[in-house]
Formats: sequence, C-alpha cells, structure tokens
Amino acid sequence: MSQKLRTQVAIIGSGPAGLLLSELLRKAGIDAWVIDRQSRVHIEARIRAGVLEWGTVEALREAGVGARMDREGMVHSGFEMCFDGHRHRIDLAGLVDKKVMVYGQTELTKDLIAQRLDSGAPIVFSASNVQIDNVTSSAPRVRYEQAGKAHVLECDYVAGCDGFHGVARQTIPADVLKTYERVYPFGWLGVLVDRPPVAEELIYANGARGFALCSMRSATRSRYYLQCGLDDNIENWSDDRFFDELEKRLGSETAQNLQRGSSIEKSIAPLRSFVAEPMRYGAMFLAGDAAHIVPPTGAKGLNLAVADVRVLARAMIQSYQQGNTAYLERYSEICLKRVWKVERFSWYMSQLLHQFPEATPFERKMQAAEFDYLTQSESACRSIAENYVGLPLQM
Ligand code: FAS
Ligand code: PHB
Repeated sequence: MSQKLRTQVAIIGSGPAGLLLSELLRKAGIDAWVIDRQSRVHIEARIRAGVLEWGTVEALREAGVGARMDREGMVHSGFEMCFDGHRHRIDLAGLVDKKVMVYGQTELTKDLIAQRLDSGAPIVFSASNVQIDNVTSSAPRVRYEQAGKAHVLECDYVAGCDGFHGVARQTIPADVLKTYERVYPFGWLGVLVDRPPVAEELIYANGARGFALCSMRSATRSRYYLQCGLDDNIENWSDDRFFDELEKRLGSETAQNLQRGSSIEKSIAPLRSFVAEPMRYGAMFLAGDAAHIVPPTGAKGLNLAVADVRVLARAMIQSYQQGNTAYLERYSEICLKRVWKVERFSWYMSQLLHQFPEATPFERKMQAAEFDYLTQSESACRSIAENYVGLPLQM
C-alpha cells in the first residue's frame, strides 16, 4: 500500500539545482519536496565545479547559504590563459568590472543540505525507482520507494533537477524532445591535493602535449586537471606521473612553483556539449544538467544550472503569489536563450584550449592565431571576460 503525500513542487535531484530551487521556494513560503536516489554521504563526497559567477554568489546569499562561502571562498579578479608557455591574464575586474568566487560545489552542496535539514523541510535520500506521472494532466505526481516503502507524492509542478542521467528528461516523449550533442575526443583527469596552488589565480594552459588547468579550493588545497584520452583510466596515473606531466604542460617558469603532494581524489570526466529542448513539458520543468551539459573549460556547468533555477524560482513564485503564470509559460524560451550562449562560450574555450587528435596543421595554426589575437586585443579579452563572469540574467 503506497503512502500518499501532497506538496506544491516535487523536485527530483539534490544537486545544486534541486537544492537551490527548494531553498529559494521555501524562503518564499512555497512547499517543496526534494527526492534523490543517492545517499547524503555520496552526494556530499562528489568533487565537481570550483568557480562561481557573481550571479551564483548572489543566488546562494538570497537562499540564505552565503555565510561560509563569504568566509571561506576566494574572490578572484582575473585568470590566466597560457599558450605554449606564454601566459596572458584576463583582467575580469578591469575589463568588465566583475569578479568570480572560487568556492567548491561540494561545499555549497553541503551548505544547502545542512540548511534544508535544519529547517525540517522534506528531503528524501536513497530513494529508488523514482517515476514521474501525469505531467500533462491536472494531477502530476512522483512515485518512489524508500526503505522498502512505496510513496506517491502528488504535486502541482515537477522540477527535473536530476542531472544528465536522470529520469525527468526521459519523461518527455521522443516526438516532443529534441536533443543536440557533441562528444569531445578527450576527457579531463582531475586531481585534488592538499598543497598550496601553483599560482594565485586559475591558469588554463594549452601546449603541444595537451590541456592543463590549475585551480584551487583554498590557499592550501589545489585542483589540477590534465586532458587525457577517452580510453584512459586513473590506474594509469600515479601521482608522480600526473605531476611530471603537469610540469611539462605548464612549462618550467610556471612549474617551478608547483608543490607536489599525495592526491586525495583522482577521477576522469568525459567532455560533452548537450542541449535538450524544450526544458518544459506540461507541469514538468527541467533545470541544470537534466537539460544541458557543457564541457567544464568555461566553468559554466554549475553556474548555468543556477541560472535556470533563478528563472524557475521566480516564475513559480510569480505563479503562486501573483497568479501570474506568464514566466512559467516562457520558462523554456527564457532559459534556452542563455543556455545556447553558454554552450557557445564553453565550446569556444574547449576548441581553443585543447589538442584535438584529428586536428590538421592548419587548425593548430588557427588556435595559435586565436591566442595571438587575444593577447593583442582588449575587445577579444573583454568578450571572454563578460562570458566568464556570467552573462546578465534576462527574465
Ligand atoms: P547534478 O548532477 O549535480 O545533480 C543531480 C542529482 O540528481 C544527483 O544528486 C543525482 O543523484 C540525482 N538523480 C539522478 N537521477 C535520479 C533519479 N532517477 N531519481 C532521483 N534522483 C536522481 N561544472 C563546472 O562548472 N566545473 C567543473 O569542473 C565541473 N566538473 C564536473 C565533473 C563531473 C564528473 C561532472 C559529472 C560534472 C562536472 N561539472 C562541472 C558540471 C557539474 O558541476 C554540473 O553542472 C552540476 O553538478 C549541475 O548540477 P545539477 O543540475 O544539480 O545536477
Ligand atoms: C575547478 O576548480 O574544478 C574548475 C575551475 C574552472 C573550470 C573547471 C573546473 O573551468
């Protein structure tokens, strides 16, 4: 016998998208349930993004979880791009009068989960067999099992915040859903190490041996990435081999400040560009990775998820508080305008910064010419800067 429950918004997924949406709605007095198939421990152990656009910072503060971010996060006014050992700084503050915050996705996820649990608002971990029904009727619902019991959650709306491999996007019929995809011929091997970062700001480097990224989580914890083959695996990469290769890709001048250490996390992520249209189907709204994926080269995945949620939260609040459903009707149109521009930027940065196995000598010359142009053109750098800090949110 299923236990029957009722809420206003059923949110599938307790990643940044689902958690932020639930807390923005709760602040507005709107009832929501968050349902995730993973355990809290699993969710809080995931190492993902590290750079927050200022719009993301403001949304987290609005949701009430900005305190630890403001205390422990690092505000950056620029980052560097390095081509064949030549470094060029993109002066975000000077070019577009904006900055970014370096604060791990892992940490903001913990902050959001802690606040939700403290509030006593519903959040269900380790749910199984999550299914979404009747989203084109007046009685949408979510079914799931947990601890051996079956549950039915009746709701007004369903928010599909369940990531790329979730169930929500699959609820949209094949003759309605249109997808666009590019899979890149390489992945990113990421390492987390408790050593001070090689430089004060992020360095994105492209050299003959491939891409490398130097990022960080704090003044004593660094996050490094190397472009690797699609068939590669972490067993091939001892810490020594990783740091030897990182040194070669950074060049001796930068590498002299590199502090080696034992990795506390090592993983390989594939790179893809992906968009699903529409982002709304009946009473169901897709947000975050459930609707789109970007290669992490532009530091956009998390930030694009937050942008969707800021639009969705405002639309739902307008609907409940003013009876105005116009923004809900236009949700997909509003979000996709930003999604495609962010897909473009992430694709552009990936094309510029990676060694493509099938690239012709002409294409490699185009990369070098693009970088040379960047170093000479303030306008070109301003274009990168305005995308990196985050395009304005347009409702
Ligand atoms: P998430 O994938 O974070 O969350 C979805 C949630 O839904 C998960 O908790 C999952 O357990 C749950 N779920 C899935 N299916 C379900 C089901 N059927 N029922 C219930 N729950 C279900 N972005 C960057 O900007 N920089 C990076 O460096 C970066 N690195 C990344 C590395 C990896 C390995 C991955 C996978 C992504 C990375 N990203 C990065 C992108 C990442 O940060 C995402 O953009 C961000 O997590 C998006 O958040 P959500 O949309 O909430 O999706
Ligand atoms: C990270 O710190 O994990 C990070 C930073 C910037 C990116 C991608 C990943 O573009």
